Amino acid sequence: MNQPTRCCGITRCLLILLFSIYAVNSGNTNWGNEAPSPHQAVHSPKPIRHNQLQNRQTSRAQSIKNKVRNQESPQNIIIILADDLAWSDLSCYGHSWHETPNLDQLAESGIRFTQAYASAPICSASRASLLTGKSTARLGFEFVTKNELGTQQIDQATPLQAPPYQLQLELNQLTIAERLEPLGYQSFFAGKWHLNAHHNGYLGWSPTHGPAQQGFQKAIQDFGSHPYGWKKSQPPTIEINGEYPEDSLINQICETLAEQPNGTPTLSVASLYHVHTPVKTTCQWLIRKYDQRVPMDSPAREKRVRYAAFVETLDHHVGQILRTVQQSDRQRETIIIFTSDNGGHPEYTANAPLRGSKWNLYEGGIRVPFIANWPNKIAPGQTSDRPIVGYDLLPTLLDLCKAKPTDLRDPWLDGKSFADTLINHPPKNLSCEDPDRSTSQAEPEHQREMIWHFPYYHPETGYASAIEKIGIDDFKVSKTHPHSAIRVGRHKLIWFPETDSTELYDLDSDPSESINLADTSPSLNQNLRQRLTDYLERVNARLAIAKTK
Ligand SMILES: [Ca+2]
Repeated sequence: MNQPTRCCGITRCLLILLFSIYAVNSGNTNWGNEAPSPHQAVHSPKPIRHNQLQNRQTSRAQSIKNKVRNQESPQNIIIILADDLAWSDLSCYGHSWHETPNLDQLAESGIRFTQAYASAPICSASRASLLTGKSTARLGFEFVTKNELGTQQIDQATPLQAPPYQLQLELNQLTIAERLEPLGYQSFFAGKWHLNAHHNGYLGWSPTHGPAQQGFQKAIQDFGSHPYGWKKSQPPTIEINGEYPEDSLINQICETLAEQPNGTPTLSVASLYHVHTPVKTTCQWLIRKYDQRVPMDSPAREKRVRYAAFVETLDHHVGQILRTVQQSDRQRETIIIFTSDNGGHPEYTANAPLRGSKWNLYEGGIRVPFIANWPNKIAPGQTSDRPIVGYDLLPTLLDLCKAKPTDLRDPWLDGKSFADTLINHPPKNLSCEDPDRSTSQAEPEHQREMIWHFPYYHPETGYASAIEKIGIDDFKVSKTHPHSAIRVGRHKLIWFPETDSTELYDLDSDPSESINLADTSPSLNQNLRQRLTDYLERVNARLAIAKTK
Protein backbone atom coordinates (compact mmCIF):
# COMPACT_ATOMS: atom_id res chain seq x y z
CA MET A 1 0.00 0.00 0.00
CA ASN A 2 2.87 2.29 0.61
CA GLN A 3 4.40 1.62 -2.81
CA PRO A 4 2.81 4.61 -4.66
CA THR A 5 3.90 6.98 -1.89
CA ARG A 6 7.46 5.65 -2.07
CA CYS A 7 7.44 6.07 -5.87
CA CYS A 8 6.29 9.69 -5.52
CA GLY A 9 8.99 10.26 -2.92
CA ILE A 10 11.67 8.76 -5.15
CA THR A 11 10.40 10.76 -8.14
CA ARG A 12 10.45 13.95 -6.11
CA CYS A 13 13.98 13.23 -4.93
CA LEU A 14 15.08 12.59 -8.50
CA LEU A 15 13.51 15.87 -9.65
CA ILE A 16 15.28 17.76 -6.86
CA LEU A 17 18.52 15.98 -7.75
CA LEU A 18 18.15 16.80 -11.46
CA PHE A 19 17.37 20.43 -10.65
CA SER A 20 20.48 20.58 -8.45
CA ILE A 21 22.57 19.16 -11.27
CA TYR A 22 21.05 21.68 -13.70
CA ALA A 23 21.84 24.52 -11.30
CA VAL A 24 25.48 23.42 -11.08
CA ASN A 25 25.95 22.85 -14.77
CA SER A 26 24.17 26.02 -15.85
CA GLY A 27 26.66 28.00 -13.81
CA ASN A 28 23.96 29.17 -11.42
CA THR A 29 26.15 28.60 -8.40
CA ASN A 30 27.44 32.07 -7.59
CA TRP A 31 26.43 33.27 -4.20
CA GLY A 32 25.08 36.81 -4.05
CA ASN A 33 23.26 38.54 -6.86
CA GLU A 34 25.83 41.05 -7.95
CA ALA A 35 26.37 41.86 -11.58
CA PRO A 36 29.67 40.54 -12.95
CA SER A 37 32.50 42.92 -12.24
CA PRO A 38 34.25 44.39 -15.26
CA HIS A 39 37.38 42.66 -13.91
CA GLN A 40 35.68 39.33 -13.49
CA ALA A 41 36.57 36.64 -15.98
CA VAL A 42 33.62 34.59 -17.13
CA HIS A 43 34.61 31.24 -18.53
CA SER A 44 32.69 28.33 -19.87
CA PRO A 45 32.70 25.43 -17.48
CA LYS A 46 34.99 22.44 -18.00
CA PRO A 47 33.39 19.96 -20.44
CA ILE A 48 31.66 17.27 -18.44
CA ARG A 49 32.74 13.71 -19.07
CA HIS A 50 30.22 10.92 -18.64
CA ASN A 51 31.87 9.47 -15.57
CA GLN A 52 32.16 12.97 -14.11
CA LEU A 53 28.41 13.46 -14.54
CA GLN A 54 27.77 10.22 -12.74
CA ASN A 55 30.16 11.28 -10.02
CA ARG A 56 28.43 14.64 -9.71
CA GLN A 57 25.00 13.03 -9.45
CA THR A 58 26.30 10.76 -6.74
CA SER A 59 28.17 13.56 -5.04
CA ARG A 60 25.19 15.91 -4.96
CA ALA A 61 23.02 13.22 -3.46
CA GLN A 62 25.74 12.55 -0.92
CA SER A 63 26.37 16.17 -0.05
CA ILE A 64 23.42 16.62 2.30
CA LYS A 65 24.54 13.58 4.27
CA ASN A 66 28.07 14.92 4.28
CA LYS A 67 26.98 18.28 5.66
CA VAL A 68 25.49 16.48 8.63
CA ARG A 69 28.51 14.21 8.96
CA ASN A 70 30.92 17.13 8.71
CA GLN A 71 29.61 19.29 11.50
CA GLU A 72 33.07 19.07 13.02
CA SER A 73 34.65 20.12 9.74
CA PRO A 74 35.55 23.68 8.79
CA GLN A 75 32.53 25.17 7.05
CA ASN A 76 34.70 27.90 5.60
CA ILE A 77 38.20 27.31 4.22
CA ILE A 78 40.28 30.30 3.17
CA ILE A 79 43.71 29.86 1.60
CA ILE A 80 45.69 33.09 1.33
CA LEU A 81 48.66 32.55 -0.95
CA ALA A 82 51.39 35.19 -1.09
CA ASP A 83 53.73 35.37 -4.06
CA ASP A 84 57.50 35.10 -3.48
CA LEU A 85 57.27 35.88 0.25
CA ALA A 86 60.41 34.62 1.97
CA TRP A 87 60.42 32.41 5.04
CA SER A 88 62.13 35.20 6.96
CA ASP A 89 59.98 38.12 5.78
CA LEU A 90 57.35 38.27 8.52
CA SER A 91 57.90 39.85 11.90
CA CYS A 92 56.52 36.70 13.56
CA TYR A 93 59.26 34.72 11.80
CA GLY A 94 61.88 37.05 13.20
CA HIS A 95 62.32 39.83 10.65
CA SER A 96 63.81 42.83 12.39
CA TRP A 97 62.30 45.71 10.40
CA HIS A 98 59.31 44.41 8.41
CA GLU A 99 56.09 45.36 10.21
CA THR A 100 53.41 42.68 9.71
CA PRO A 101 50.92 43.06 12.58
CA ASN A 102 47.99 41.31 10.90
CA LEU A 103 49.92 38.17 10.00
CA ASP A 104 51.60 38.20 13.40
CA GLN A 105 48.18 38.23 15.04
CA LEU A 106 46.98 35.40 12.77
CA ALA A 107 49.98 33.35 13.92
CA GLU A 108 49.58 34.25 17.60
CA SER A 109 45.98 33.07 17.58
CA GLY A 110 46.80 29.91 15.63
CA ILE A 111 49.78 27.75 14.69
CA ARG A 112 52.99 28.73 12.92
CA PHE A 113 55.13 26.13 11.13
CA THR A 114 58.87 26.75 11.09
CA GLN A 115 59.77 24.01 8.60
CA ALA A 116 57.09 24.43 5.96
CA TYR A 117 58.07 24.11 2.33
CA ALA A 118 56.68 25.14 -1.01
CA SER A 119 56.45 22.29 -3.51
CA ALA A 120 58.74 24.12 -5.92
CA PRO A 121 61.08 27.12 -6.00
CA ILE A 122 59.00 28.77 -8.73
CA CYS A 123 55.41 29.97 -9.26
CA SER A 124 53.45 27.74 -11.65
CA ALA A 125 54.87 24.42 -10.53
CA SER A 126 54.34 25.26 -6.86
CA ARG A 127 50.73 26.27 -7.48
CA ALA A 128 49.95 23.19 -9.59
CA SER A 129 51.23 21.00 -6.78
CA LEU A 130 49.44 22.91 -4.01
CA LEU A 131 46.10 22.60 -5.79
CA THR A 132 46.44 18.89 -6.65
CA GLY A 133 48.30 17.33 -3.73
CA LYS A 134 50.86 15.86 -6.13
CA SER A 135 54.57 16.54 -6.48
CA THR A 136 55.78 18.53 -9.45
CA ALA A 137 57.70 15.42 -10.58
CA ARG A 138 54.50 13.38 -10.71
CA LEU A 139 52.62 16.17 -12.45
CA GLY A 140 55.36 16.70 -15.05
CA PHE A 141 54.94 20.40 -14.26
CA GLU A 142 58.22 21.73 -12.87
CA PHE A 143 58.67 25.23 -14.27
CA VAL A 144 56.59 28.31 -15.22
CA THR A 145 54.03 28.53 -17.99
CA LYS A 146 54.93 30.24 -21.24
CA ASN A 147 53.16 31.79 -24.20
CA GLU A 148 53.60 28.72 -26.37
CA LEU A 149 55.13 25.26 -26.51
CA GLY A 150 58.88 25.05 -26.80
CA THR A 151 62.13 24.11 -25.14
CA GLN A 152 64.49 26.06 -22.99
CA GLN A 153 67.16 28.08 -24.81
CA ILE A 154 69.97 29.35 -22.61
CA ASP A 155 72.51 32.07 -23.52
CA GLN A 156 75.39 29.76 -22.60
CA ALA A 157 76.22 26.22 -23.68
CA THR A 158 74.82 23.68 -21.23
CA PRO A 159 75.39 19.92 -21.17
CA LEU A 160 71.74 19.04 -20.63
CA GLN A 161 68.47 19.92 -22.28
CA ALA A 162 65.53 20.59 -19.97
CA PRO A 163 62.16 18.93 -20.72
CA PRO A 164 59.69 20.76 -22.98
CA TYR A 165 57.69 23.54 -21.35
CA GLN A 166 54.43 22.60 -19.68
CA LEU A 167 51.83 25.20 -20.56
CA GLN A 168 48.97 24.33 -18.26
CA LEU A 169 47.57 22.23 -15.47
CA GLU A 170 45.77 19.52 -17.37
CA LEU A 171 42.03 19.25 -16.87
CA ASN A 172 42.23 15.60 -15.88
CA GLN A 173 44.07 16.64 -12.72
CA LEU A 174 41.60 17.04 -9.87
CA THR A 175 42.07 20.25 -7.92
CA ILE A 176 41.25 20.84 -4.30
CA ALA A 177 38.03 22.53 -5.44
CA GLU A 178 36.99 19.44 -7.40
CA ARG A 179 37.84 17.15 -4.50
CA LEU A 180 35.85 19.23 -2.01
CA GLU A 181 32.81 19.50 -4.25
CA PRO A 182 31.51 16.00 -3.38
CA LEU A 183 31.62 17.11 0.27
CA GLY A 184 29.24 19.95 -0.53
CA TYR A 185 31.77 22.78 -0.82
CA GLN A 186 31.41 25.66 -3.26
CA SER A 187 34.70 27.18 -4.36
CA PHE A 188 35.92 30.66 -5.15
CA PHE A 189 39.26 31.69 -6.65
CA ALA A 190 40.68 35.20 -6.90
CA GLY A 191 43.96 36.61 -8.16
CA LYS A 192 47.06 34.93 -9.53
CA TRP A 193 46.36 31.64 -11.33
CA HIS A 194 49.47 31.12 -13.50
CA LEU A 195 48.40 27.61 -14.50
CA ASN A 196 47.78 28.20 -18.17
CA ALA A 197 49.64 29.66 -21.16
CA HIS A 198 49.52 33.46 -20.85
CA HIS A 199 46.27 34.55 -22.50
CA ASN A 200 45.74 38.10 -23.72
CA GLY A 201 48.78 39.28 -21.79
CA TYR A 202 51.09 38.13 -19.04
CA LEU A 203 49.30 35.94 -16.46
CA GLY A 204 45.96 36.21 -18.28
CA TRP A 205 43.58 33.33 -17.61
CA SER A 206 42.84 31.06 -20.51
CA PRO A 207 39.23 30.30 -21.46
CA THR A 208 40.06 26.58 -21.49
CA HIS A 209 42.34 26.05 -18.46
CA GLY A 210 41.41 28.77 -15.98
CA PRO A 211 39.93 28.43 -12.48
CA ALA A 212 36.41 27.96 -13.84
CA GLN A 213 37.56 24.83 -15.68
CA GLN A 214 39.25 23.48 -12.54
CA GLY A 215 36.27 23.40 -10.20
CA PHE A 216 35.93 26.98 -8.98
CA GLN A 217 32.33 28.16 -9.34
CA LYS A 218 33.27 31.80 -8.89
CA ALA A 219 36.52 33.38 -10.04
CA ILE A 220 37.88 36.93 -10.12
CA GLN A 221 40.77 37.99 -12.34
CA ASP A 222 42.15 41.37 -11.32
CA PHE A 223 45.67 42.73 -10.66
CA GLY A 224 44.30 45.11 -8.01
CA SER A 225 46.82 47.74 -6.90
CA HIS A 226 49.87 45.59 -7.71
CA PRO A 227 52.20 47.28 -10.24
CA TYR A 228 51.15 44.63 -12.81
CA GLY A 229 47.98 46.69 -13.11
CA TRP A 230 49.63 50.08 -13.45
CA LYS A 231 50.01 49.70 -17.20
CA LYS A 232 51.48 52.90 -18.66
CA SER A 233 51.49 55.35 -15.79
CA GLN A 234 52.13 55.18 -12.07
CA PRO A 235 49.10 56.00 -9.91
CA PRO A 236 49.24 59.09 -7.67
CA THR A 237 51.50 58.83 -4.66
CA ILE A 238 50.10 58.50 -1.16
CA GLU A 239 51.79 60.74 1.41
CA ILE A 240 49.55 60.37 4.47
CA ASN A 241 50.78 57.92 7.10
CA GLY A 242 48.59 54.84 7.38
CA GLU A 243 46.91 55.19 3.97
CA TYR A 244 47.20 52.43 1.40
CA PRO A 245 46.02 52.28 -2.21
CA GLU A 246 42.51 51.09 -2.89
CA ASP A 247 42.83 47.53 -4.17
CA SER A 248 40.02 46.26 -6.40
CA LEU A 249 41.13 42.63 -6.06
CA ILE A 250 41.07 42.74 -2.26
CA ASN A 251 37.76 44.63 -2.29
CA GLN A 252 36.17 41.92 -4.44
CA ILE A 253 37.59 39.16 -2.28
CA CYS A 254 36.15 40.83 0.83
CA GLU A 255 32.79 41.42 -0.84
CA THR A 256 32.60 37.78 -1.90
CA LEU A 257 33.55 36.51 1.55
CA ALA A 258 30.96 38.77 3.16
CA GLU A 259 28.26 37.47 0.81
CA GLN A 260 28.95 33.79 1.34
CA PRO A 261 25.79 32.36 2.87
CA ASN A 262 25.66 30.55 6.16
CA GLY A 263 25.03 26.86 5.77
CA THR A 264 27.02 26.47 2.56
CA PRO A 265 30.53 25.10 3.07
CA THR A 266 32.97 27.15 1.03
CA LEU A 267 36.56 27.09 -0.14
CA SER A 268 38.09 30.45 -1.03
CA VAL A 269 41.55 30.87 -2.52
CA ALA A 270 42.89 34.44 -2.31
CA SER A 271 45.98 34.28 -4.49
CA LEU A 272 47.70 37.63 -4.03
CA TYR A 273 50.26 39.22 -6.38
CA HIS A 274 52.29 40.80 -3.59
CA VAL A 275 55.28 40.61 -3.08
CA HIS A 276 56.29 39.55 -6.60
CA THR A 277 58.35 41.96 -8.70
CA PRO A 278 58.07 44.68 -9.91
CA VAL A 279 58.57 45.99 -6.39
CA LYS A 280 57.11 49.48 -6.53
CA THR A 281 54.81 51.36 -4.21
CA THR A 282 52.74 54.51 -4.34
CA CYS A 283 53.01 54.86 -0.55
CA GLN A 284 55.74 57.43 -0.09
CA TRP A 285 55.13 57.39 3.65
CA LEU A 286 56.13 53.73 3.71
CA ILE A 287 59.30 54.51 1.81
CA ARG A 288 60.14 57.24 4.34
CA LYS A 289 59.32 54.88 7.21
CA TYR A 290 61.58 52.08 6.05
CA ASP A 291 64.28 54.47 4.92
CA GLN A 292 64.56 55.31 8.61
CA ARG A 293 64.60 51.64 9.65
CA VAL A 294 66.77 49.73 7.21
CA PRO A 295 70.36 49.88 8.47
CA MET A 296 72.57 52.13 6.36
CA ASP A 297 75.09 49.35 5.72
CA SER A 298 72.52 46.86 4.44
CA PRO A 299 73.35 45.43 1.04
CA ALA A 300 70.80 46.22 -1.70
CA ARG A 301 69.45 48.85 0.70
CA GLU A 302 67.31 50.86 -1.71
CA LYS A 303 65.58 47.74 -3.04
CA ARG A 304 65.02 46.44 0.47
CA VAL A 305 63.38 49.70 1.54
CA ARG A 306 60.89 49.35 -1.31
CA TYR A 307 60.47 45.66 -0.57
CA ALA A 308 59.70 46.40 3.08
CA ALA A 309 56.95 48.77 1.96
CA PHE A 310 55.65 45.98 -0.27
CA VAL A 311 55.60 43.43 2.55
CA GLU A 312 53.71 45.81 4.82
CA THR A 313 51.21 46.44 2.01
CA LEU A 314 50.68 42.69 1.69
CA ASP A 315 50.07 42.51 5.43
CA HIS A 316 47.57 45.36 5.19
CA HIS A 317 45.63 43.50 2.48
CA VAL A 318 45.64 40.29 4.48
CA GLY A 319 44.32 42.33 7.41
CA GLN A 320 41.39 43.51 5.27
CA ILE A 321 40.52 39.89 4.51
CA LEU A 322 40.87 38.86 8.16
CA ARG A 323 38.63 41.69 9.35
CA THR A 324 35.97 40.66 6.84
CA VAL A 325 35.99 37.17 8.32
CA GLN A 326 35.97 38.53 11.89
CA GLN A 327 32.96 40.70 11.12
CA SER A 328 31.03 37.75 9.74
CA ASP A 329 29.33 35.23 11.98
CA ARG A 330 31.36 32.41 10.39
CA GLN A 331 34.69 33.15 12.04
CA ARG A 332 34.68 30.28 14.50
CA GLU A 333 34.04 27.72 11.76
CA THR A 334 36.62 29.25 9.40
CA ILE A 335 40.09 27.82 8.90
CA ILE A 336 42.54 30.27 7.37
CA ILE A 337 45.76 29.05 5.83
CA PHE A 338 48.47 31.55 4.92
CA THR A 339 51.59 30.58 2.99
CA SER A 340 53.81 31.53 0.06
CA ASP A 341 54.43 29.83 -3.28
CA ASN A 342 58.24 29.87 -3.10
CA GLY A 343 61.19 31.41 -1.34
CA GLY A 344 62.30 35.04 -1.47
CA HIS A 345 63.72 36.91 -4.46
CA PRO A 346 67.51 37.04 -4.15
CA GLU A 347 67.79 40.71 -5.17
CA TYR A 348 65.16 42.01 -2.74
CA THR A 349 65.21 40.05 0.48
CA ALA A 350 67.41 38.13 2.83
CA ASN A 351 66.79 34.41 3.16
CA ALA A 352 69.56 33.98 5.75
CA PRO A 353 70.37 31.91 7.64
CA LEU A 354 69.07 29.79 4.80
CA ARG A 355 71.15 29.32 1.67
CA GLY A 356 69.73 30.07 -1.76
CA SER A 357 66.58 31.81 -2.91
CA LYS A 358 63.66 31.54 -5.25
CA TRP A 359 64.69 29.45 -8.30
CA ASN A 360 66.75 26.81 -6.50
CA LEU A 361 66.25 23.91 -4.09
CA TYR A 362 68.43 25.08 -1.24
CA GLU A 363 66.33 25.94 1.79
CA GLY A 364 66.00 29.62 0.89
CA GLY A 365 64.25 28.66 -2.33
CA ILE A 366 61.58 26.43 -0.86
CA ARG A 367 61.19 27.19 2.86
CA VAL A 368 58.15 29.42 3.33
CA PRO A 369 56.00 30.85 6.11
CA PHE A 370 52.94 28.74 6.92
CA ILE A 371 50.26 29.82 9.38
CA ALA A 372 46.98 28.06 10.17
CA ASN A 373 44.20 29.59 12.21
CA TRP A 374 40.86 28.06 13.22
CA PRO A 375 39.30 29.49 16.40
CA ASN A 376 37.10 26.46 17.00
CA LYS A 377 39.83 23.85 16.72
CA ILE A 378 43.41 25.11 16.61
CA ALA A 379 44.80 26.16 19.96
CA PRO A 380 46.40 29.63 19.89
CA GLY A 381 50.07 30.36 20.29
CA GLN A 382 51.45 27.13 18.84
CA THR A 383 54.65 26.66 16.91
CA SER A 384 55.47 23.42 15.09
CA ASP A 385 58.75 22.29 13.57
CA ARG A 386 57.07 19.39 11.78
CA PRO A 387 58.26 19.44 8.18
CA ILE A 388 55.33 19.93 5.80
CA VAL A 389 55.20 20.67 2.08
CA GLY A 390 52.74 22.43 -0.21
CA TYR A 391 51.33 19.20 -1.59
CA ASP A 392 50.32 18.18 1.95
CA LEU A 393 47.65 20.87 2.10
CA LEU A 394 45.06 19.09 -0.06
CA PRO A 395 45.04 15.81 1.91
CA THR A 396 45.10 17.80 5.16
CA LEU A 397 42.00 19.75 4.24
CA LEU A 398 40.27 16.59 2.99
CA ASP A 399 41.16 14.99 6.30
CA LEU A 400 39.71 17.92 8.26
CA CYS A 401 36.60 17.73 6.09
CA LYS A 402 36.24 14.03 6.95
CA ALA A 403 36.56 12.90 3.35
CA LYS A 404 36.15 9.18 2.91
CA PRO A 405 38.66 7.21 0.90
CA THR A 406 35.96 6.86 -1.70
CA ASP A 407 35.88 10.65 -2.01
CA LEU A 408 39.45 10.49 -3.23
CA ARG A 409 38.77 9.51 -6.79
CA ASP A 410 42.45 9.71 -7.74
CA PRO A 411 44.66 7.62 -5.45
CA TRP A 412 47.95 9.07 -6.70
CA LEU A 413 48.45 11.74 -4.08
CA ASP A 414 51.92 12.54 -2.75
CA GLY A 415 50.72 14.70 0.11
CA LYS A 416 50.31 13.54 3.68
CA SER A 417 47.76 14.97 6.09
CA PHE A 418 49.14 16.99 9.01
CA ALA A 419 45.68 17.53 10.50
CA ASP A 420 46.81 15.81 13.70
CA THR A 421 49.35 18.56 14.28
CA LEU A 422 46.74 21.25 13.72
CA ILE A 423 44.19 19.84 16.12
CA ASN A 424 44.38 18.60 19.67
CA HIS A 425 48.02 17.67 19.53
CA PRO A 426 51.02 19.49 20.92
CA PRO A 427 53.74 20.49 18.47
CA LYS A 428 55.94 17.58 17.47
CA ASN A 429 59.62 17.52 16.89
CA LEU A 430 59.89 15.15 13.97
CA SER A 431 63.27 16.12 12.71
CA CYS A 432 65.44 14.12 15.05
CA GLU A 433 65.54 10.73 13.36
CA ASP A 434 68.20 9.36 11.14
CA PRO A 435 66.82 7.72 7.98
CA ASP A 436 69.61 5.15 8.16
CA ARG A 437 68.17 3.78 11.37
CA SER A 438 66.10 0.67 11.37
CA THR A 439 62.50 1.49 10.56
CA SER A 440 61.43 -0.59 13.54
CA GLN A 441 63.08 2.02 15.75
CA ALA A 442 61.42 4.99 14.12
CA GLU A 443 57.91 6.36 13.71
CA PRO A 444 56.75 6.14 10.10
CA GLU A 445 56.51 9.93 10.04
CA HIS A 446 60.24 10.13 10.54
CA GLN A 447 60.77 8.12 7.39
CA ARG A 448 58.53 10.34 5.34
CA GLU A 449 60.02 11.47 2.02
CA MET A 450 59.61 14.99 0.67
CA ILE A 451 60.57 15.42 -2.96
CA TRP A 452 61.42 18.42 -5.12
CA HIS A 453 62.29 18.21 -8.81
CA PHE A 454 63.62 21.07 -10.94
CA PRO A 455 65.08 19.75 -14.23
CA TYR A 456 65.60 23.27 -15.65
CA TYR A 457 68.24 25.94 -15.92
CA HIS A 458 67.66 29.43 -14.57
CA PRO A 459 67.78 32.30 -15.42
CA GLU A 460 66.88 31.76 -19.05
CA THR A 461 67.99 35.27 -19.98
CA GLY A 462 71.21 36.37 -18.33
CA TYR A 463 72.39 32.89 -17.43
CA ALA A 464 75.88 33.59 -18.72
CA SER A 465 76.30 36.61 -16.45
CA ALA A 466 74.64 35.08 -13.36
CA ILE A 467 76.99 34.22 -10.51
CA GLU A 468 78.18 30.62 -10.28
CA LYS A 469 77.74 29.84 -6.60
CA ILE A 470 74.42 29.81 -4.84
CA GLY A 471 75.26 31.45 -1.56
CA ILE A 472 73.63 33.06 1.45
CA ASP A 473 72.31 36.60 1.06
CA ASP A 474 74.52 37.48 -1.87
CA PHE A 475 71.68 39.62 -3.32
CA LYS A 476 72.49 38.33 -6.77
CA VAL A 477 70.77 35.98 -9.20
CA SER A 478 72.74 32.73 -9.33
CA LYS A 479 73.01 30.01 -11.94
CA THR A 480 70.56 27.21 -11.25
CA HIS A 481 71.47 23.87 -12.81
CA PRO A 482 68.95 21.02 -13.13
CA HIS A 483 68.61 19.39 -9.72
CA SER A 484 66.28 17.33 -7.55
CA ALA A 485 66.08 16.97 -3.78
CA ILE A 486 64.78 14.65 -1.10
CA ARG A 487 64.33 15.33 2.61
CA VAL A 488 63.90 12.50 5.10
CA GLY A 489 63.95 13.41 8.76
CA ARG A 490 66.66 15.96 9.34
CA HIS A 491 68.68 15.11 6.25
CA LYS A 492 68.37 16.51 2.75
CA LEU A 493 70.11 15.29 -0.37
CA ILE A 494 70.37 17.28 -3.61
CA TRP A 495 71.22 15.49 -6.85
CA PHE A 496 72.75 17.26 -9.84
CA PRO A 497 72.34 15.19 -13.03
CA GLU A 498 74.87 17.25 -15.03
CA THR A 499 77.68 15.72 -12.97
CA ASP A 500 75.70 12.91 -11.35
CA SER A 501 76.86 14.34 -8.04
CA THR A 502 75.10 14.81 -4.73
CA GLU A 503 75.18 17.12 -1.77
CA LEU A 504 74.00 15.94 1.62
CA TYR A 505 73.13 18.19 4.53
CA ASP A 506 72.02 17.80 8.13
CA LEU A 507 69.39 20.52 8.42
CA ASP A 508 69.24 20.33 12.20
CA SER A 509 72.90 21.14 12.74
CA ASP A 510 73.48 22.97 9.47
CA PRO A 511 70.36 24.85 8.29
CA SER A 512 72.57 26.96 6.01
CA GLU A 513 73.54 23.86 3.98
CA SER A 514 77.21 24.72 4.18
CA ILE A 515 78.77 21.33 5.14
CA ASN A 516 78.37 18.69 2.45
CA LEU A 517 78.24 15.26 4.10
CA ALA A 518 78.09 13.26 0.86
CA ASP A 519 81.64 11.93 1.22
CA THR A 520 81.72 11.57 4.99
CA SER A 521 78.36 9.76 5.25
CA PRO A 522 78.44 7.47 2.21
CA SER A 523 75.83 5.05 3.52
CA LEU A 524 73.28 7.77 4.20
CA ASN A 525 74.17 9.44 0.91
CA GLN A 526 73.55 6.21 -0.99
CA ASN A 527 70.33 5.53 0.88
CA LEU A 528 68.79 8.90 0.07
CA ARG A 529 70.12 8.94 -3.46
CA GLN A 530 68.47 5.56 -4.09
CA ARG A 531 65.18 6.70 -2.59
CA LEU A 532 65.18 9.81 -4.75
CA THR A 533 66.00 7.79 -7.88
CA ASP A 534 63.31 5.22 -7.05
CA TYR A 535 60.71 7.93 -6.57
CA LEU A 536 61.57 9.76 -9.81
CA GLU A 537 61.41 6.48 -11.71
CA ARG A 538 58.15 5.48 -10.03
CA VAL A 539 56.36 8.65 -11.08
CA ASN A 540 58.00 8.71 -14.51
CA ALA A 541 59.55 12.11 -13.80
CA ARG A 542 60.77 14.16 -16.73
CA LEU A 543 64.54 14.57 -16.62
CA ALA A 544 67.02 16.96 -18.17
CA ILE A 545 68.86 14.82 -20.70
CA ALA A 546 72.19 14.97 -22.51
CA LYS A 547 72.10 17.04 -25.67
CA THR A 548 72.61 15.21 -28.93
CA LYS A 549 75.54 16.56 -30.90
CA1 LIG B 1 56.19 33.00 -6.91
